[in-house]
Amino acid sequence: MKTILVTGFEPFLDHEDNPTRKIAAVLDGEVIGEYKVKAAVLPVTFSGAADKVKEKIEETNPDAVMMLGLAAGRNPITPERVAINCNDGEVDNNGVKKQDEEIIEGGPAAYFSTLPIRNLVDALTEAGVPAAISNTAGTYVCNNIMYQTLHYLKERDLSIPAGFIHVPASHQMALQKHGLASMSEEEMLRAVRLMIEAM
Ligand code: PCA
Repeated sequence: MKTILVTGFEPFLDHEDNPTRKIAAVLDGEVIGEYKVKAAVLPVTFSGAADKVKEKIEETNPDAVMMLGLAAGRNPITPERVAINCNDGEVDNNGVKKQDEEIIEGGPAAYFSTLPIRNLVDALTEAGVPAAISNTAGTYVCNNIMYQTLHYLKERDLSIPAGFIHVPASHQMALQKHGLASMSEEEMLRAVRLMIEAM
């Protein structure tokens, strides 16, 4: 049986929750399609998140890596196409703020996802879950871990599929913030299971 490392994040900024934390917790240990899930929840920090992914890769020796994060305000599930070599954005959970900084000094400008992003979107769309490829993962911690993970795998010649997928806010979060686009936690769980099956 293959192993897939699935990561979620803790809450950050003024978000009371992060649906990806629960998705990771629920899926940990599940067998989905060809994969057994090993899950981890990451801190939303420029300095610690990517190190934890690398640690988990070393610990679990996965055949695929699917990193998940919240994109509050987005409506569909969005597999990211690309991560860029840039840290810039709001403060992280350590109170650290980055601006116009390279993630890896002199590193490649960008890395493309090696997840089958078109297949993932098609599988979700066929199952009735709103989904679309996103062409920007932003420049905050999600982009950071996608970039660093793909860089780490490349440097080690590990050609396993890896990439990042943003999910919308949950309905619970939308109840606190009027007008926030949302999806139910059950639907997001179903979506992640469908994507793992489609891998
Ligand atoms: N979303 C943030 C960081 C943590 C998360 O869940 C992002 O999109 O960068």
